[in-house]
Amino acid sequence: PSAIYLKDYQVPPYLIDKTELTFDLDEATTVVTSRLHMRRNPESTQQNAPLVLDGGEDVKLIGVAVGDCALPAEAYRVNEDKLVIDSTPDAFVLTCETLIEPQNNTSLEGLYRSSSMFCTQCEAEGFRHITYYLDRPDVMSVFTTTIIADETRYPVMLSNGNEVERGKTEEGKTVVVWHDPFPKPAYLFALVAGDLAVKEDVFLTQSQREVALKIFTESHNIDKVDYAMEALKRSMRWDEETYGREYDLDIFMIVAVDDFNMGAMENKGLNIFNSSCLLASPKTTTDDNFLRVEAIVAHEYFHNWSGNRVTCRDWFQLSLKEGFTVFRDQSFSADMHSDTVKRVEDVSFLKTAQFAEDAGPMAHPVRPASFIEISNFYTLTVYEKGSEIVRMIHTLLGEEKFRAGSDLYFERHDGQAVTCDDFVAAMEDASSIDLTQFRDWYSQAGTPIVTVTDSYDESTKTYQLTMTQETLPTPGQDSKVALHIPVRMGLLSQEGDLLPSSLDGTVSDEHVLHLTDFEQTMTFENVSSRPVPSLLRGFSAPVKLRYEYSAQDLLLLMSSDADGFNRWSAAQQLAVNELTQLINQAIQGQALSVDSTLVDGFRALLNDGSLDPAMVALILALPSQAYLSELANPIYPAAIKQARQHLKKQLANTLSEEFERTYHEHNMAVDYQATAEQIAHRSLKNTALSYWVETGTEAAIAALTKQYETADNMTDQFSALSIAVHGQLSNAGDLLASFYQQWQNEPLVVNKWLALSAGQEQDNALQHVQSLMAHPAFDLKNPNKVRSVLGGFGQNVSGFHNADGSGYRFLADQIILLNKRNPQIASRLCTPLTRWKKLEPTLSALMKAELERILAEDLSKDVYEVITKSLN
Ligand code: DPP
Ligand code: ZN
Repeated sequence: PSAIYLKDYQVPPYLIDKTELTFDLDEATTVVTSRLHMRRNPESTQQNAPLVLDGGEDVKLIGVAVGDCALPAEAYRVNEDKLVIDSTPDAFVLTCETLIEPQNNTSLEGLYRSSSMFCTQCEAEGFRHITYYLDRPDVMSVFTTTIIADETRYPVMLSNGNEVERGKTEEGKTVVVWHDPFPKPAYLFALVAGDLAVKEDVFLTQSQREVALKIFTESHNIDKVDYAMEALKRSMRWDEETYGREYDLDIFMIVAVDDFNMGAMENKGLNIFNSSCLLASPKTTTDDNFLRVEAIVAHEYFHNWSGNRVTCRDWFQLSLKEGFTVFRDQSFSADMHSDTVKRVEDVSFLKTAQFAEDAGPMAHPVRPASFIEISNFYTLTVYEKGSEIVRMIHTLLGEEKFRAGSDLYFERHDGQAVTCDDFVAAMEDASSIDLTQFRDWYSQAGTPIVTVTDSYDESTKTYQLTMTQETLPTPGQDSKVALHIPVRMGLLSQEGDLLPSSLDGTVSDEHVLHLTDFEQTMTFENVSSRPVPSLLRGFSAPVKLRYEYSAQDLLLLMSSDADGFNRWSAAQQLAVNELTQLINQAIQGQALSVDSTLVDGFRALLNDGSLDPAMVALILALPSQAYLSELANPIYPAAIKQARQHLKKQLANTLSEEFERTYHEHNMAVDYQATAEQIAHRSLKNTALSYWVETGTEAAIAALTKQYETADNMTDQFSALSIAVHGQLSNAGDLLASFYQQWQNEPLVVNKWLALSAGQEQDNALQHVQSLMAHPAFDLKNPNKVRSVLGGFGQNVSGFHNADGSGYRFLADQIILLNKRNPQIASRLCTPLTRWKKLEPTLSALMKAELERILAEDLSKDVYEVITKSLN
């Protein structure tokens, strides 16, 4: 397999104005007939180029015609996955008949079967597994889709746009025709056929048009779509109010399917969702999952403008739509719930997972310069760091100019396939703010390290901050430029009061500093006393901040900073400092001893009744094993686990009364709702419980058991279960068994059970995971189940990081097994193995050996790219 490069981009030599597709759906084979209204692209420099259409090895060509003439065999060639026609008129209709086998499609790209239905997934390059086409996002076409099927088995037949015709064939099959008036690339094509139930609603747009809303599921799930429907209506309203974007078709449909590689897909007018990202009910869905459903419904809906009306020129520009749309969905969730809580959750995820990616062998710029397989670039960097870039533009421009920029972007590029540069240019043109240097964020990989030192001069009342930036080399990028980094900050007095200061003549409590050089000094005037700086408020840039805060400084920021995000951030830093010491003690085999600062901070927090319980819960949650691993070099997984457990127990024993009281105070009998307020109380209650049971007292265990048995919602029931499992309580096994008994007929709940069971730390963890894969609840064809078991196992320190390497070998075996069946999933499973260079030497060598063993197999492009880059 070889790489393709952004620098080689050329406009398509042909265009397809209209695409007419006919699907004769059948379980054994489906016949696809396409009529493509094509012409040479006047903008192409390759006016004599042959017509080269993309296809797949799974597409069997039956016949091809140009105009009315069937092409003789010598007039075309099928080369591996391309159909090449050497000579064509300037404008013509190309007719292709192809045969595909959806029931044998295990990759879940193109047209495939999920339970009893037919469905599609075409992003990024799935359409070529349906028929030969110019499968690239800058070829936009108006689609008309005819579906022919047996109506008794497939009463619901859907595609993009509006249903325009319905009839019967001579053999009595049903024919339904859909027409989508908006030109779109093939990756936004969708088709669904099945025996589905529907929930209907109506949305009245700001210009008073009625839009029919329909959510389809298999009939046993239709009682779980009310929340998604309400979330959809909130999203539609929010996009009108916040971005002035109105929906454009008369109908908007969502379909839930069980077997899906991604979370969901924004196909024009017909979103297809992984059922785990759509279905929700209080009894079966946790608070986190409710919020996730809302965020993903919003995300896919927002793509209608940021992605569909304005799409990507090529796949190197993926972040154009994904980074911007993640920013939009994050802002939406923040508006629906709590701004600070949402920011803390998003940043914590970024710092844990995206920073790790950016420091590993797969590190790449937000706009990659090359790839072997585009599916490997649906990454945290493209999505989450891409969103941070848009957020920085928002910070640099301010609310109003940012809106002017987005208005200009949508107006200027409606109906076009464009680039990240076009997005930045619109922001620049609408605001007159120069973003020349800022653009380097798109092309430079790696996380900048910003180091800050300071000094205060009592006699002149001046305060100086010196900031440096450094980005370490990443694969293929040895030297790095200085980026434009916005640092939002303020100063606090030693008493915790706001300390206004003057910077370049502006007096304020808060400033945005522009770090644009490798080293820069900022001088603040009229600073009345020696300050404590609150830096990078709201995490104003995706960087690693280094400043030598004393423990006292951190306690002060934690209790007094005006910025809620930085209060959390200070507490995290305090906990990281404490844990780092403990981890070092554990590595050296010393006795672990906990310092009192964090304990004092937590005590104050638990005794302050005025705080948002959600924030208290976030602060009390110790930095995760994954985040501590990202910070460590090298990583000693067992030492990290031991340190966390030790600290948790110490905090629990010292503050047991506080945790017990907090548990009871927030344990309220209410009718379940997924509102920010209720979620906040449940999250603090369950966090308190997780500490309280660490004391091992009978009262705590009894409270947990009672909560498990009497909970009327999944959040409380599953929290109790997880605490029992992760706290290694003696009743954990019984509770797990009873949980499965109770929920065995609810696949999404069973998936949670699989993940938790696979993550259970125990001596024979590996055998246990192997037995889960043999369990009737497991299914290798279902990506959610694979992710649950193998994802859960990846968190299992004693199992996965077993000193004999058996955990790594097991994961490698599963990757080899899935490599051909479902390359996308197999490639995702490689992630934990890509970290081998950072592990302590013994584990590192064992992991590397497994990568080499995988490489010896006949690999899909997806797995090949990740493994070779990891071994480089
Ligand atoms: N459906 C995926 C997403 O929305 C890919 N576009 O991110
Ligand atoms: Zn997206």
